[in-house]
Amino acid sequence: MSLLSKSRRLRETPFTPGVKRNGVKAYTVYNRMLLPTVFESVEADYHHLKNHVQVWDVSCERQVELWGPDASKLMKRLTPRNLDKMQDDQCYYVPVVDENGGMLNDPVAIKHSDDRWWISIADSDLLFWVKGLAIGAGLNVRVIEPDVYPLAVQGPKADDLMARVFGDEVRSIGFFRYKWMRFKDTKFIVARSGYSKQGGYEIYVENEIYAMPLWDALFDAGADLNVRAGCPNLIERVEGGLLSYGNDMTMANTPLECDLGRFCKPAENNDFIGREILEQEIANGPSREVRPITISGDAVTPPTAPWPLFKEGKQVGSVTSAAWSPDFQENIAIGMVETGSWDAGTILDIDTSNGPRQAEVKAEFWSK
Ligand code: THG
Repeated sequence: MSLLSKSRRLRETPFTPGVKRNGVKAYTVYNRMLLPTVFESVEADYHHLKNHVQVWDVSCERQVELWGPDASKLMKRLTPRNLDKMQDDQCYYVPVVDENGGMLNDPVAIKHSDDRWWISIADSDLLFWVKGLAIGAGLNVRVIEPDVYPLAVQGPKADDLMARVFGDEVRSIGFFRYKWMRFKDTKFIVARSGYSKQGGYEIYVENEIYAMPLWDALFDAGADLNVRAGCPNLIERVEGGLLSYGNDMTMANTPLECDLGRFCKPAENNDFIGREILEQEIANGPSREVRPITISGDAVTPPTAPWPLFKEGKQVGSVTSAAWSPDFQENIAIGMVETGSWDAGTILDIDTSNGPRQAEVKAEFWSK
């Protein structure tokens, strides 16, 4: 057991007092900010998330704001996704790639209007890349990290809890759409999105003075719904195949390798960085791809470094996230597997931190 030394550069969030009061047991560091990882236990948090409703401090999903006449032009340079039909109330999951087609981040883009966007980033310093591109290309756009702190409300009772705090109108928000909803004397973007497959919302809390009042309002309104503080849950996200940047993929992986090919449209968006290389990869197919995998035997300890996968003694991939699933009663995992070894039903050998096991490539993640 070791402790993290705190300082100005390891940021708390405006919800940290609530997180502490609700008994947080462990944090990770994400975008140089605290992200809770455990409240009761990973397994107890998992069951609660799948049956009730949780409030998550995901302030570490920092926003990169593009504001100015060239905001959309810059946005289209960043991602192979076609943004042409995106409405002013939509959020898109967008791969962001470099000149080699490597994944720099896998954020959610929130479109305010043609001249204003937020990019809700995963754990990499995307702000620097975006500022550099804007300045290098002489674009008329301001790029900053605004005073915005996402709070997620996730779980099967999320609609009921949110309706009590924001009114029944939240129920009409479509998947990956948002509405501006009133809270006290302000308004927040409330989107139907979030890093779980249990349904729910994300509230983009603007101005930290509203953070704890909103936290308290949700807990006051949800006592009889068994509301608890929670956080992205390892087991639940592996069941759902939700990728974690820096764990399941890095700059060394292309979006096709990450099974995000459906978001790569070089024929429709001809202006993004990495276009030539992604066009080639679409023509030839990726040489490895993310796959759902099971691991034999009793519960494994989740990996802190990739576990190599072997076929006849030769490495053909690795597992990057794994956990015992109580609902599926087996070890479930996310891995990256080479072509030729990635067909469903393929049996591989794996070196886990609990010793050698057998791994099987599956057809689909456990909950979609
Ligand atoms: N919400 C917001 N910002 C974020 C995350 C989030 N930033 C960091 C991180 N999470 C970015 N990564 C992801 C990964 C998956 C999803 C969202 C962000 C996700 N995927 C859905 C899925 O795979 O089923 C939907 C994808 C789609 O079809 O559009 O939700 O969670 N604000």
